[in-house]
Amino acid sequence: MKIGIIGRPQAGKSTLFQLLTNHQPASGNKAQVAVGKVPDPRIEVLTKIQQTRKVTYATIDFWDVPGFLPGQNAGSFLQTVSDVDALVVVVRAFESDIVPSYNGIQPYTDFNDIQQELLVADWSLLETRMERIAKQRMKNPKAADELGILEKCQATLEQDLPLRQLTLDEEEEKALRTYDFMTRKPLIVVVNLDEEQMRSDSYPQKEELEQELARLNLPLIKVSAQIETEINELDGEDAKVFLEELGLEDTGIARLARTVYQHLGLMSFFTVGETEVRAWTIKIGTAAKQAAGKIHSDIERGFIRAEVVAYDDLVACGSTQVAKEKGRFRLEGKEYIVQDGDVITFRFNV
Ligand SMILES: Nc1nc2c(ncn2[C@@H]2O[C@H](COP(=O)(O)OP(=O)(O)O)[C@@H](O)[C@H]2O)c(=O)[nH]1
Ligand SMILES: [Mg+2]
Repeated sequence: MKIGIIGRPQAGKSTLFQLLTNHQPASGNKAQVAVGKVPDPRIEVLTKIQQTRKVTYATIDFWDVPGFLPGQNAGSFLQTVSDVDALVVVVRAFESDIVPSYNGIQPYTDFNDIQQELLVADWSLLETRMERIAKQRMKNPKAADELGILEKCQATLEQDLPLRQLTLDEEEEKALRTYDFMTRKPLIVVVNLDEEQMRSDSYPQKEELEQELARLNLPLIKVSAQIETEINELDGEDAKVFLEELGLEDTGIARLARTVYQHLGLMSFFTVGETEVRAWTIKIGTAAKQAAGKIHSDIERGFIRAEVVAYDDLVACGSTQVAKEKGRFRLEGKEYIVQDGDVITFRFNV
């Protein structure tokens, strides 16, 4: 899975990128990609139970995209993110070291500029497609259907609404997937606060930003990239105290990863072997056989059954041995819909 981090220059994108990936951001104006692990405290618990040393977290590829300035570099910015699965828009609320390219601290306006740019990009993509299809209408029997879907898109964009807002049936959804519309991509907004704003829960344009995101049904996450960077250097206990003092349950990175998962309809299952505990990412609603394919296509092809224990059951038992003795493992067939936190052993033959 690929996620693009976008926003104005100096919003804190690279700082966030570094937090998410532990990767040094590139200087200059080049997009950069690195892998971030998805924090999941359940993995640590499983590792203790199983006494394994090797741990593999689920991962996400993050793109640190060069800053966007309205009316200046939309082309390169859009190209970089045309194939990501989701967008994280970082808007700046912290007030220190204001740079000349900022006309004041205005996170709502900054979000809106990007939103408008994405809408314009989709509008022009839509026009091109509609013209092309209108020409094919005589020859291509499917063109009329497609034109119908595009007209729905047009009506949505005309109301200044992102295409995400458009409810489509499965067929239409499929037809649209090939287009790479920008405003169809899931989007999450991160507002980057300083410590004082975090404590007081107030910052410029807060109300406008919250209202707009509520209207668009988009999640908003409050983060302080700088504090997070400091917390990142503390050990577990100190970090916890620091977070509590700020009234936060968890690091911004963990909250961001969770929101990404929720918003994209993703979940994790685990495999727990003698040498390795590992998290795997699948879409909610995935059947056991397809989930097996995440691990290896041979396991999917030769699928016999899945031996499943729920995470909570396994933890309550304290070990896989006890869970087995107590009959907590279930045998499930290929149609079984995998649940979040399932610990699975796949049986297969090749
Ligand atoms: N005070 C404060 N400064 C920050 C915060 N996040 C980033 N910065 C600083 O703002 C500047 C720009 O951050 P950077 O991540 O490079 O922004 P980018 O241009 O969006 O990639 C750097 O000097 C960061 O150290 C924050 O939460 N609070
Ligand atoms: Mg940067």
